[in-house]
Amino acid sequence: MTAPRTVLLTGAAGGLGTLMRELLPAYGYELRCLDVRPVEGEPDAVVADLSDRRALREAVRGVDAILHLAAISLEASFEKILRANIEGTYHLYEAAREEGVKRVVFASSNHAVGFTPRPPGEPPIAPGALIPVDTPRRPDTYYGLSKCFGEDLAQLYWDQHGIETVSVRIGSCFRRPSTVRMLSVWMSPEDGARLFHAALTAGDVGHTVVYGSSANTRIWWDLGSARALGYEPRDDSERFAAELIAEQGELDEGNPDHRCLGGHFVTRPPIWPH
Ligand code: NAI
Ligand code: 15L
Repeated sequence: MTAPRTVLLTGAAGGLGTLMRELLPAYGYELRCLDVRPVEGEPDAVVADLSDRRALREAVRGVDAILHLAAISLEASFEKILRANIEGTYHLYEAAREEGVKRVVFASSNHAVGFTPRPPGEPPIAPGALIPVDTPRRPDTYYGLSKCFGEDLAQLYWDQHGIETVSVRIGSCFRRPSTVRMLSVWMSPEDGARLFHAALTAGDVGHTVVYGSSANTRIWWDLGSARALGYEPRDDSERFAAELIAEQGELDEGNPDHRCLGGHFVTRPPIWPH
């Protein structure tokens, strides 16, 4: 496919959306922003809910690709998750179909596989023991379940309508990791931009699922499918390890919050505040 230039960025007012508004223009993208909240510094942003089909159609009209970040990004009641993440993602794919947009990058999450036990043993984990991308899905929350739905929806729209998607199971994308678990799942914002750029431009992706993290020394999962898109991570959370471990201690197999990829989402998920 031709490299996309104009990209609709949903969830542009959020944490990751803000980071990508800073980083992605350097790759040559022109971003059209959408969020249910006003987007600071973006007076032309579309302020609309994902349930507003008319606004979505206008927003996707003429774009080359969509980077779909808008969502309730933590746990919430099933009804709220249903409306924003499940129905909202469906409405966006319908708008893409109606307007002929052929590439979506979907912000999935590690919480789609959050109940998967982390690989045993001391880091670094041997390559053959890393969690593969085709591990059975084990969502840890309704939130994680909505990401499983998004991945399946992406597969359906590829098979039925020829819309290509890269579903990125993002670990933790923040400026720096703040927990010992995040040393394993952290994706630096700069690597996030590299991965989204690869996902937007790689040819013939059909529907591809990848994990989204940096090349962390303590990584738990296999980045093979991300690298196959041309993603070359440059960061490693290890530079934060000594400080975080001194503060919080090593991960403890006896602690249920430490046993699974999803961390404390499996026992006491953080609740969406709105
Ligand atoms: P965030 O909560 O900071 O941003 C999400 C944005 O989506 C918010 O600005 C919110 O207003 C918007 N939004 C929510 N419901 C909406 C609706 N119905 N219509 C329109 N806009 C709506 O979340 P963050 O951290 O920026 O995450 C972005 C995406 O990446 C989310 O889909 C999240 O699930 C996913 N993700 C993020 C991770 C991270 O480490 N930041 C990890 C794994 C996945
Ligand atoms: C997510 O999916 C959340 O959106 C984000 O806020 C983090 O909690 C992240 O996962 C994580 O697992 O650290």
